[in-house]
Amino acid sequence: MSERRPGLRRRSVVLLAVIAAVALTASMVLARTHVIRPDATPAPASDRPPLVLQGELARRVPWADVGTTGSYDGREDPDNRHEELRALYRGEPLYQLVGLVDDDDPDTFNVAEAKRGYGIELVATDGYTWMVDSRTIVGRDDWVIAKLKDGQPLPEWEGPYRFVGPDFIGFRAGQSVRTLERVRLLPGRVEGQTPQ
Ligand SMILES: [Ca+2]
Repeated sequence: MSERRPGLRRRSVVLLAVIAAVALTASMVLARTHVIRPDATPAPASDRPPLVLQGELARRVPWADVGTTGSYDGREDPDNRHEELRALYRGEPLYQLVGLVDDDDPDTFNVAEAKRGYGIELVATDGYTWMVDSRTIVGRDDWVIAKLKDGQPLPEWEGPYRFVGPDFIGFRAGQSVRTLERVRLLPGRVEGQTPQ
């Protein structure tokens, strides 16, 4: 009996090692298959509310009227560390949309006022907000409020609008505001987190 016990113990150790290896492999396979892949299906037209702009003036820009002259290519941006942003976004430069409500002239962007500085609050449908300093958006054609992703309306989890662009500090996801619904100009409020 005393000679059989070490043999049993060895077999048990081998068996446990095999079970552990199988369990580890299975968990790795599960982990790989459970990576969350955001649904890329474009949101239906009924889920595309207007973009709300609030400043000196107020505007509700219908989805169809938001421009597509600006673009951001997350596939080419070396600072982009977010898989979901590896796409070609198209939309309207932020400064152009701000120009619609930044003073009493909706046809032009007031550069002098922007250089003096005010806060541009980007508000998402879940209440998340991000503040941009007006002084940083002058001349930035590539900081865009996007409505198209690889040629399609933004998917529901991401749209209808998303603030995207290069040269955000460290490219934290927070700077790229998804499910954006409102842009508010706040005179005198330039402090806070701001892309440079
Ligand atoms: Ca204006």
